[in-house]
Amino acid sequence: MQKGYILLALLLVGFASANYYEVTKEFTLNNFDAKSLSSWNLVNFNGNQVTNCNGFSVAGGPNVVASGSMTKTFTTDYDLNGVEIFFDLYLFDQWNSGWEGGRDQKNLFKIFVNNQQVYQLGSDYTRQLHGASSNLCGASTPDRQTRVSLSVPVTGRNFTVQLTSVIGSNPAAASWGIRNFYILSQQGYDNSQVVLNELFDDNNFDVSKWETNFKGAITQCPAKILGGFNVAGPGAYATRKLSNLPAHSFLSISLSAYFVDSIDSNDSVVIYVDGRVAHEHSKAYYQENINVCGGDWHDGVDNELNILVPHFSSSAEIKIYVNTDQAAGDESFGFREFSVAVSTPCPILYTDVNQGGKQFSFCGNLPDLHAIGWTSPIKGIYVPKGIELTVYQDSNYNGKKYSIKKSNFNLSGNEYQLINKALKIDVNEQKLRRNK
Ligand SMILES: *[C@@H]1O[C@H](CO)[C@@H](O)[C@H](O)[C@H]1NC(C)=O
Ligand SMILES: *[C@@H]1O[C@H](CO)[C@@H](O)[C@H](O)[C@H]1NC(C)=O
Ligand SMILES: *[C@@H]1O[C@H](CO)[C@@H](O)[C@H](O)[C@H]1NC(C)=O
Ligand SMILES: [Ca+2]
Ligand SMILES: [Ca+2]
Ligand SMILES: [Ca+2]
Repeated sequence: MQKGYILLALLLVGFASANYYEVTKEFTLNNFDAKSLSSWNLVNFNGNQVTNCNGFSVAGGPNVVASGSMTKTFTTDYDLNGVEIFFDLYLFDQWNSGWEGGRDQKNLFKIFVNNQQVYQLGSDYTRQLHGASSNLCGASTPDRQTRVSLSVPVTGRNFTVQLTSVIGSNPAAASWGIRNFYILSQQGYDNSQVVLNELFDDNNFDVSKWETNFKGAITQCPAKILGGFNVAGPGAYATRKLSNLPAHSFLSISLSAYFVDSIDSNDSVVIYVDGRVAHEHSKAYYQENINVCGGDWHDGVDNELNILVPHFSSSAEIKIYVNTDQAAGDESFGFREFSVAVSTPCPILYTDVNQGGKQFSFCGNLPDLHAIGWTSPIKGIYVPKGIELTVYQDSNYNGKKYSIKKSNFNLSGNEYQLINKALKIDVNEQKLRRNK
């Protein structure tokens, strides 16, 4: 079905959907050097600050950082209500994470946003995921690549992100590093489409579409959860397949996670999408826990996980994997309130040629970009297949209209003038040429 989108020189309410504005995109090249870290405040980063790990660069890494941190304040020119942070996290070598619950806070990777802890993860290099991984670089012991995807509420026009770790002082023995670091923020109202919404209602808790190796067993905590006490222990998994998804560019997956009983900081749950790690999560000991189910241990209940995954295929396989090491009567995992939404593909505006510079994605009618603080000229535009943009020369749907059906990553001439004019960005061709 064809959808029409209109670029207008007016401020309209219909500023819709999946408007993921890219706040930052860093460490995405195969090879980068310490210059890429110059805008970060680094503590206890040694030597070159960047490691070449068998052909690809990571910020941090073996011999660079053990206990240490990288901190940066991001500023936007519009008001935020939340950000999506996602990146690849590498745990190199001897990640001996210990017991949690106030006893042993050693060997954890943590994320703080505006000085509030929002995440932590440990690992153990002798078992399950870490132990079974291959050696990527550093010492000859296994290294583990995982991924973090967080949705964090923030307000105002700036926020500070700190990635930090406490794993001792020897980065030759254990270290961490990151790649492909993105922060997106969503602007305007969200008209993404919910394609799946299940395990919400205890009277109709249908798990028949889930393939599990624990026979789809349901427990109470005290609400119903798929998995849980005496059911979902080490290596338990639950897989949900989706097909015939509408065209989309992101999947938003959310679920309510239940970490039952004495799960340690070296235990986690891993969410895979199409066989790749989309997010890994540990029991949040930095938040209050209470005993509500299973054994006498405190439980981390109703942890709402919201994950954003770039995704284009019309089918998806989502797998929830329990990475624990003690019996399910001692530590277990379950979940409920599972939902998946897709964001439809939207046109993307770029501030530089060849899909470079800042980018801004929108669906529906686009308002005056000045109103949201955008002043950079648009030099490229991506138009998804089957979508047609209509540009009006004057405001109020007046004047000549032009239709744009194809992407153009080097706007010039009439099209360049029109698009920028429609968005109230004052440009002329001479200016563009001079800026080159
Ligand atoms: C994980 O941490 C717990 C608590 O400290 C510890 O008893 C256990 O040995 C660790 N896992 C492994 C496989 O070493
Ligand atoms: C961040 O925003 C606050 C107001 O919300 C302002 O007072 C502060 O100066 C800003 N800091 C930076 C680094 O932009
Ligand atoms: C963009 O197009 C102009 C001609 O309109 C050309 O001079 C310029 O080299 C092109 N730039 C790139 C990066 O392709
Ligand atoms: Ca290694
Ligand atoms: Ca319990
Ligand atoms: Ca354990």
